[in-house]
Amino acid sequence: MRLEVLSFLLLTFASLAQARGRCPLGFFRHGKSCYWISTTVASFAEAKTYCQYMQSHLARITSRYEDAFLRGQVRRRGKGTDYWLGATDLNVEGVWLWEGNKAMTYTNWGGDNPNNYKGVENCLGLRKENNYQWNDFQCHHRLNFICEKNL
Ligand SMILES: [Ca+2]
Ligand SMILES: [Ca+2]
Repeated sequence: MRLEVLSFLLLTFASLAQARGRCPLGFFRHGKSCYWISTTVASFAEAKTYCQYMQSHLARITSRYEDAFLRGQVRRRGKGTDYWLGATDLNVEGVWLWEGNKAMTYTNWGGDNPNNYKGVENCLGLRKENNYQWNDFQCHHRLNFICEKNL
């Protein structure tokens, strides 16, 4: 099947599911959100665009419940190592904001992170090596990623 046709069908199914207050095809539900875990890797910017294409955004973790849930999901379903979430400190070094300039009210940094290693780590992800706690990565690194869509 051609990619355009497949995309059209996926978006159509997504719209239908959304209309009924259910998660789009391929997304799974938790609370008032639907999540999707990538099976491929991408830079932070590519991952962000990919989520937008699916009418979602890179995941925003705003509570320890959501955090525990997603860490469990990447352990169970995840095919990758590390996973992008939707926050950066690109505007002001050390000031982390979720996409849409939303303040970070909950954090779960692993080890000594965010350590801004070599002065160039500005994008947020879950790091397997740190038991999927948070790490600041270089934005051009290629990681798996998690998209989230609010119901
Ligand atoms: Ca940084
Ligand atoms: Ca780091």
